Amino acid sequence: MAAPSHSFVTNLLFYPTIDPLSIAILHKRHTVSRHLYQKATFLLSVANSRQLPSDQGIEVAFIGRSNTGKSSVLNRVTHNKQLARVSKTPGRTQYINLFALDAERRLADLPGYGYAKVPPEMKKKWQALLETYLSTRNCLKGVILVMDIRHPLKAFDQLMLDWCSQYHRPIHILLNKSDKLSRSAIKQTKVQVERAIKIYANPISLQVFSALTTDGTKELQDLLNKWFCY
Ligand SMILES: Nc1nc2c(ncn2[C@@H]2O[C@H](COP(=O)(O)OP(=O)(O)O)[C@@H](O)[C@H]2O)c(=O)[nH]1
Ligand SMILES: [Mg+2]
Repeated sequence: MAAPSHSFVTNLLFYPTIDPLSIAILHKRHTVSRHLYQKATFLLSVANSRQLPSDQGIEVAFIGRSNTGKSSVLNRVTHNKQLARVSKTPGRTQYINLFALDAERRLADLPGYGYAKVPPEMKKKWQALLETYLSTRNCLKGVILVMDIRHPLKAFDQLMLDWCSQYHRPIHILLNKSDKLSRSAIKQTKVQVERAIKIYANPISLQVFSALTTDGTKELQDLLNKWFCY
């Protein structure tokens, strides 16, 4: 049986025979990485790529169609309910929002859309900003692409996959809102998405997530630690 490795406490419950040194290391590791993301503070919002902070250190970007739960995921990762505004009104985010973790590491909240009522002119502007960011940002280590597990691989997601492949950006897909589906439906969707992403040449990984139940948080945090060299 796989351990639901969400926390230091569940690690201890699942590995009762673990030696004291390993317990200390587990505790330190959990505390250390939690601290990095908890330190996230809003840096700035940019409407065009010229306003971006200097291209140094490491950035990890989050992107997703509106209402897939991107803000909720960011809040979950940073253990901060206020960080990225969780909104029931879709399509409001038009800027790249940057959050500093420390002097060298940043999270970037990229604009997403997904509703027909967004005017085409605005879509064009967003796409230009996004494509410039994805194609030119040297410090961008990877992209977390958030999808609603009930509606994966929409046109916007395909566009992001195409661009990231074109610009050799690693992608990690979060199939969010897993709490909305049965276990068998989750498995089925995962297989379907895994099959669809095989055509891309850039590194792509995939996981199931729920910002509501915290399912998948440890897996995501491990990936972020790797990308941030933390
Ligand atoms: N059931 C469920 N609802 C979620 C989850 N993540 C986000 N939501 C809800 O989905 C809606 C949109 O979330 P938000 O984070 O604002 O999405 P964003 O537009 O992609 O930033 C809100 O009502 C959230 O409470 C999840 O994992 N499970
Ligand atoms: Mg949002």
